[in-house]
Amino acid sequence: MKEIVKHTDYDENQIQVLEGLEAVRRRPGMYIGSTGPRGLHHLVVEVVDNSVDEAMAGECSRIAVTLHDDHSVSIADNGRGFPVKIHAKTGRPAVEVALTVLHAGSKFEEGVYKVSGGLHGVGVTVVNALSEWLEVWVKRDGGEYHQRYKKGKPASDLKRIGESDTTGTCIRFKPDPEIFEEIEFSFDTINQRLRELAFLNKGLYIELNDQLQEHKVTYEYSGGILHFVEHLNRNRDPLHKKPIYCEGRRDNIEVEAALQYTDSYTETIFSFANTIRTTEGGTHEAGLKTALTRVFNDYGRKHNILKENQSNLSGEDIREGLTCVLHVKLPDPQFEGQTKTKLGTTEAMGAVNSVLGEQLSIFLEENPNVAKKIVEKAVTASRAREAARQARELTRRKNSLEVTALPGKLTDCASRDPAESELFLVEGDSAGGNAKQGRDRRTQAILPLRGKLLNVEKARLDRILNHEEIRAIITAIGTGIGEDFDLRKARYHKIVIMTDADVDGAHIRTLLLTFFYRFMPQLLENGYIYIAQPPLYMMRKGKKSHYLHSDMQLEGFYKKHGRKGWQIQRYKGLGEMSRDQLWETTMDPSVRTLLRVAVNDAILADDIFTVLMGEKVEPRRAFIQDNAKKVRNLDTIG
Ligand code: 0RA
Repeated sequence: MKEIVKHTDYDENQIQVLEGLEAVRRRPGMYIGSTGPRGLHHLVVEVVDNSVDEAMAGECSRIAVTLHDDHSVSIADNGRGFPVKIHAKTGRPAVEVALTVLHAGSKFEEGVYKVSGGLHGVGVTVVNALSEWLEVWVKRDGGEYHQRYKKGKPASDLKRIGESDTTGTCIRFKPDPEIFEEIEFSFDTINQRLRELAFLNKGLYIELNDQLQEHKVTYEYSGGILHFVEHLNRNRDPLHKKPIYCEGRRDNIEVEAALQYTDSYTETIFSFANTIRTTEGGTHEAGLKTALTRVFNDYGRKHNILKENQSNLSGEDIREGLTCVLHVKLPDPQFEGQTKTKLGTTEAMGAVNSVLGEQLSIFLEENPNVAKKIVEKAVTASRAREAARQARELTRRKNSLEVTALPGKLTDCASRDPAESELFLVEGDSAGGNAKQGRDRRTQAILPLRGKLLNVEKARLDRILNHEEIRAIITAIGTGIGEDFDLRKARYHKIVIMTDADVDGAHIRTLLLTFFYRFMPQLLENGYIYIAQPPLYMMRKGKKSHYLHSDMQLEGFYKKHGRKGWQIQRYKGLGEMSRDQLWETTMDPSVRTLLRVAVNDAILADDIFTVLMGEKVEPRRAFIQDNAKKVRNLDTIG
């Protein structure tokens, strides 16, 4: 066991404990990111991660999470159990030290795979410090032990409360309402992470109980990430029945990947290091891409699918239609990047490259029909990409002075400062016309979109880039797309989607969001994309008028003002509003509400866009029926 605290003197220890707790409670954001919903859910993740560490060490096969009706949550596992022996240096039980001394908890063992890095790994001490109360039960060494804490401080001594011939840990806590803005846990948020963990830890049984809703879900995937890929592709059409599965170990790095090609044109790679999602990629993803490109080119040459006079297939061509989950496990992973979600450990590149290179080649030799299909698809992709390159040249804006390159339909704003400039993408010419007249000419640009937008989920890049409306959007925004994307060239820092509040409007909005998600995701990640909120109703009585944005607001309005004497007008489209009304209700920055679109969860977003825009009709119908009531939320989820 590593030395935990420097001082042997008990009083000094206690002082250190209190100072640690105070620091966490004074600046919780430093430890868990925020005191909003994200930070709140981080507490659960933190405790679950401890159990997952046990599972990764091969010592735990079950985890049960319960949302209790008193707003507390418990996480129980059948791992080895928190050590309870008296810790020599402090004279306190090890479990108490782990829960009260900052940075003590995670240092128990060296050289095993742990969930740590990024925001993770702050330890259960932080959870304890930010909880109104926390209780721990430990079963080990033949007994069951219990201890209770308040705001991070022991409220009882660790007591042996009974006998036990099994082992495990259960931690139950209630987040402190003095710290958190809200203390209600979201079933969906926790559910998503738990399912992901079940996929990433083959054979691990995880259950989530919701006492409030009397609802329970359980996960156990014997196929691990292979099932993950099947799950991601469940609404796509695969080119081969079973995902390709590779597994191996190099220099103490465990590599696991599952790949399946579909007939779609998108590339979906989800990578993880020690179960942490690496959104920004990193060395392991680089190793994957290198291996794919090499193996498929070699195969194509060897079997004469790629002719001598043809040039090599590019990585992008080879990844078209690929769905892949990559998971590496390594001791002490290094995380880099803006959001600390990029794996930096150099050795991971070689390890992935080597394991995948070897096993993919074997798979291709053993499955020539699948291999042929994939290489031929890549050859087609390569031809389409050549055509796209030419189309793209036309859409790329070389410098900001090149006004002539802007689309004819764009009514630009006068300002050349992107930070204050807004681009409104408006459904229909008539609403576009009103918006043009009603806008603030200095800062607001208008691009009317006519007719149906192309569904980018079903089309290849060259067709997308030849589509007039899409070309106009790309040129107006100025950043370029895909690999050419450059955020610094954005001509507007707000891009506002303004569509009618009806089914067609929702469709156009989803098409636009899908387009941004697939080709300009950085705009979403940086919060540049917004949705205008035009009113649904105008209420009028004599000279008084009020605008209302939802049926809920209408109900509230009737409760407050009564129904009598109010004339109600329901807007079916933006075109029914005058230019002044459009300005007053939807465009004027001093009164309008804009919905900022966030992609909180790329996996969920990928799912939603595939379901809504993909080839298969049945899942789409099911999704829309299931979510009929939630459709307004789609923008914030997706
Ligand atoms: C330190 C050492 C050992 C296990 C744990 C901590 C442990 C912590 C948590 C927290 C939740 N569940 C947990 N399960 C285990 C290993 C001690 C040994 O060698 O037996």
